Amino acid sequence: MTISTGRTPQAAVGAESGSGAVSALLPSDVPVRLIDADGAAHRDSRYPLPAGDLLLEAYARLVAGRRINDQANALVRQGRLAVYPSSHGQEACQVAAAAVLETRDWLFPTYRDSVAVISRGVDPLQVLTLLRGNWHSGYDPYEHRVAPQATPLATQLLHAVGVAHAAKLKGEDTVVLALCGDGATSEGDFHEALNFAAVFHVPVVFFIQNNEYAISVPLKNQSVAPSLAHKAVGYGMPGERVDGNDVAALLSVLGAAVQRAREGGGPALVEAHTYRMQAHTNADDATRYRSAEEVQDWVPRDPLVRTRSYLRGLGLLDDAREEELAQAAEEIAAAMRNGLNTDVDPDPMALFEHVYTARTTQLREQAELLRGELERDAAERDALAPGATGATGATGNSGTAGASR
Ligand SMILES: Cc1ncc(C[n+]2csc(CCOP(=O)(O)OP(=O)(O)O)c2C)c(N)n1
Repeated sequence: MTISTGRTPQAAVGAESGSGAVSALLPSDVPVRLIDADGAAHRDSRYPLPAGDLLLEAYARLVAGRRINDQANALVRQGRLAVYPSSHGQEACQVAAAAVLETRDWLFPTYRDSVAVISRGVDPLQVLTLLRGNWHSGYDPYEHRVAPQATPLATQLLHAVGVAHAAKLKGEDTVVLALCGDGATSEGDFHEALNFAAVFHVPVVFFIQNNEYAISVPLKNQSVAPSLAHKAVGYGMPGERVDGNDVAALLSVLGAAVQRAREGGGPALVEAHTYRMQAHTNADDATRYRSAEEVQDWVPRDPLVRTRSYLRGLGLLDDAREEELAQAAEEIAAAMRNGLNTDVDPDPMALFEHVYTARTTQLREQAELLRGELERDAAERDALAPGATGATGATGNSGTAGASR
């Protein structure tokens, strides 16, 4: 099928409708592609190839995204970040997810989607705050209309549907784009989100980055559906499959789904076929469950290489422009290093902030326990300090939680 505007899935799958209406919701047999791996244009009568200037802009974000991924990995190795789920190899999905949205729209990302969040305009240092483990989230979700990156799988899909439903009730033309991985499609929350979205016809686009693995679990052990996009028809919404390493195809397919949702067409499900080139996180050894040959097979399909070849073929990219883009990406990486090399001294008591509006009895008890421990520690430290005259009772933290010193 083609995700086009104006379709009403509910009507299409009504009891009296024929198999043609159902097949109209089905994804194409092969993922949509507009640029081949060698950089040649690949014609598709259903989806237009985005203009060169848009692709050049996307390429700049791809270059920055790759550099951000590599820098974040290095910061993990230096102990400056606690963890980083890299999207190396998936940057086209990340960049396109942000690019198809308007300022008034909402993005609901997962832990793997830092580059999408940064592409939407959030400062990389704010994005990495969570992964540094020293504060709940480094950015204000309302400022950029980006929900906090969700670690519990698929929970963000329900939140996304809620926001989209609210926008519809308020008569706003906001669209919500919700990201998830292939593994997350096995969660009950995935089902609930898609079903509610379809029944209430809300303006949400579900975007699955199928990178073949859920940590060590390959897709074949996760689902035997013809594709993850095929699941859409069961809910009565259109599904589409797209080459997840082709930023042009992603922009076109996701753009059509977003436009359709904005015009009242309801939800859609898009599955991008991509590959996680690196380990799940630094806490994972990917060599234990997949071969080097398998990973190597994906190298020629790299999203940056193909976009670069295409743009060079058009004469829109040359060495000088490449150098400028690399330099701009290097500046982002330097800011990440500088920012993360500054030590912070967060207040452990801040753990209890922003959990509930009013603290539960259990949380109050836990907070008191921690306060007692911190006070005892501080007293012991003071007593051991040379020339100590007694305990101060302070926790050792005077500033605002999460503030840099
Ligand atoms: C509800 C829930 N169950 C289990 C986990 C542990 N977990 C973290 S990541 C992950 C794999 C997710 O795979 P996928 O959805 O394909 O996303 P990817 O990491 O590949 O981007 C699992 C099982 C979790 N975070 N949340």
